[in-house]
Amino acid sequence: MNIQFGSPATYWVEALPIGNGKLGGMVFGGIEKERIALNEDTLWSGYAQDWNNPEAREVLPEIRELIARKQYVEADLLSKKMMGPFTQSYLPFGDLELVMEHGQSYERKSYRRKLDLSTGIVSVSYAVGGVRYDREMFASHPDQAIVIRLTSSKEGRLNFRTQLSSPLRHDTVAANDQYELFGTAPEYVSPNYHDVEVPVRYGDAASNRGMSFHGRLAVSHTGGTLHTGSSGLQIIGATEAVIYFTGATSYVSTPQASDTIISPEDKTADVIQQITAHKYTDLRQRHVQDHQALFNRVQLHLGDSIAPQDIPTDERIEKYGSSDPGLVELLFNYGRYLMIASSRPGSLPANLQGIWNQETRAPWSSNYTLNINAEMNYWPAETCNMAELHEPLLDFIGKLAENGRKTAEVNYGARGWVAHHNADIWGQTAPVGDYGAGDPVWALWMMGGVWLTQHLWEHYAFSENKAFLQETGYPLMKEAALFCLDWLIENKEGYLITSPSTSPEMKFVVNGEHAAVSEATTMDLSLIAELFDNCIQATEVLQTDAEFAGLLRAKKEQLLPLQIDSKGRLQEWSEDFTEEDPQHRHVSHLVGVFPGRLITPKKSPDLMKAARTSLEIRGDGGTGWSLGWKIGLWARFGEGNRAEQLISNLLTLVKASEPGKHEQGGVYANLFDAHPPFQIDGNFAATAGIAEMLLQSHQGYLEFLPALPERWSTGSVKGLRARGGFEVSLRWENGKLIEAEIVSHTGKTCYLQSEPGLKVYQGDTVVHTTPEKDDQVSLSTQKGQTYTLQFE
Ligand code: FUC
Repeated sequence: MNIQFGSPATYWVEALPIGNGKLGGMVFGGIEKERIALNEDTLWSGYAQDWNNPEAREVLPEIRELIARKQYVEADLLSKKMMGPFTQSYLPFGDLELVMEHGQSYERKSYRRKLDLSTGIVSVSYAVGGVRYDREMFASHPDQAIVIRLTSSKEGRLNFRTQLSSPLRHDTVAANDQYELFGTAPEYVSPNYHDVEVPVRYGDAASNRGMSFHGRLAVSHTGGTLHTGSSGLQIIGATEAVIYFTGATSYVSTPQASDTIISPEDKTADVIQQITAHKYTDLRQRHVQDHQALFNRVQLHLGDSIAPQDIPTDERIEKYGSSDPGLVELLFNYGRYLMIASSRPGSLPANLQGIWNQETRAPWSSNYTLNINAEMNYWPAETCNMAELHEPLLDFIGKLAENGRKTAEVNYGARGWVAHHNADIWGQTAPVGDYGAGDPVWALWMMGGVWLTQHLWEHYAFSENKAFLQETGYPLMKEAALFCLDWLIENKEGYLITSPSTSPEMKFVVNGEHAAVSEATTMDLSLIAELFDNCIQATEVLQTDAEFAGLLRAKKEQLLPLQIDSKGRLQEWSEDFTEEDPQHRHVSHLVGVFPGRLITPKKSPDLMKAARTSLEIRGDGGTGWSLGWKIGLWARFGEGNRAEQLISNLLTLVKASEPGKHEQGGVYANLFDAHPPFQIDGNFAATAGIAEMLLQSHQGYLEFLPALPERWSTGSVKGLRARGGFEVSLRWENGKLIEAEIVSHTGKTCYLQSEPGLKVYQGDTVVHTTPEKDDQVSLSTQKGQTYTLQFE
């Protein structure tokens, strides 16, 4: 289960990622010069500010009138007055540099660089002058540090220097056998797509409001000597050495009394003091155990790998693509690996690049983009049995809701909470766009909070954790629904609509001109309908708020119905507009099919068919994340071969040396998803999509192998999760399910589609046999028990 190469990385997207949710590293594996590009998840530009815009409320009635009069281009223009500032940017921490004093001339055949997904360890090894040099690197969650062990095969041949640097303002200090970096983050970083004279701005020393950050390096060694100087920590004549790095910032998620705030340098001192007291083997073991406790929950086997064992991963992608079942497994497992490495309880949610970013002006500020990307990052969290790694996003929703209450009130005079297209570490909830410089096609979208609340409901649905629903989930969902109730208006026919409304990020054509803003897009209506459904279900589970549920039921009935357009597609806007780009990467109007549950074959077969036609016409191309979304959609349409085609398209190698086309997605050599550029969402969507091809539970019952492609005719999967608190393992042969195992974590009744000849065992006892014509089986389960299903 390796991503591997026979040479060092030249580009950042050829380097190998390690991470513990908070600290990230990209390992290049250089011979003489190793570079580990570092990140810390709380290192962002800026500070908390007021981004709300009272002018939005003033222009809202006029915008609505323009839209009602179908003056869309004018409405677009006026809607720019609703915008606030851009979000801030996720920043690079710097580099850990390692200079090996053995020269550059290594024995070419001896070089190996690999990331083992099953241990979360990157290793580099090569030989110089008959001496073998080995490096092992990992980011430990239990010990909160990046650990690097260096060894030489011959005694005393390890000579190196190590130090830290940063592209941000910083000073370094070498003292007491440690090397420290004191840094300051900019007060403002402009998005890379927005041209301004000074895109990166630092505060004055006296009044600086940017974060401070601190990195600390220490080394322990067997044999040889350690020297500390301005060029770093130097080891001479050792046989083994261990380098420890940790970093911290001054960011605090909630206001704290100043005497309780721990400085970044005290935080790093504490970590380094503790970690250096342990033996390397113990640290390694603790890391592997912690990683495997999450990683080993799920196992996928789709057939034997057809690529040679030692082949470099980029070559494997290019030569074999999805025809190599082992590579598809690797892609699936990589999404789980990246989630474990970038999202842990207490960390921030994974941003557009997870936690890995080397640029001060990262693409799209590497922020939280709520009109698809941030949600997509968490699609595999529940289905792939990593529910606790969902927590950073769920916590972040709470933070957004706090700020979003004010935005709802100031910008729209509405109750509840709202978030728009972008968010950042400060919890920005207003529309972005630098007060009019942005384009409404992305900036003007009020459904960020509404979509996010789907994650709260799903977290409950998979776990049946009522306490979570009661204390956290439902209150946030209810307030998002309150916003919707105030945001919805009646049209002339008495239907409830949203206005202004956009379908991210697609324009329509009116009288030869392009416009973004109209009313009641299918995405808005779908997300609102689903939120209302989820709230209603939550009130039933919690036996509360019956009156509110009644109101939501009535309002849901009154929503403008979804429509089918003249081409038989699920209509994207409330009018049958011509779209700007029929192959546009966003498939916003299909959100009710996946990841939503609004449109299903059972509930709405006509809309399902229309949605399929929409996807057919959108085509099989797009950015990395767009391909990822389409895997999940084809899985929900029950078309395995088509879903597999999208996986195959995603497994197209994008070379860092040949910048790809913006709209032609694929993967880089290190299997990072390429928008291009790198954006991690496509990795997570691929993992979620593959899980969705094998198991679905969104219709209220388990569906085994709902979209199995012919290519995966024989295989098995262990440990997927289904709604209702079930853990499911499956084994199939020649395209036919042979055996399923269900572990009931809640003791709920488990509904399944029946199959002729199905027998269910609890231990050796048959607890269910399907009668001839039963199309749904309801299986009573006991908490903690395992049920084996055999299909004849
Ligand atoms: C949305 C997408 C872009 C990109 C950006 C981060 O705006 O339309 O393709 O993924 O987010």
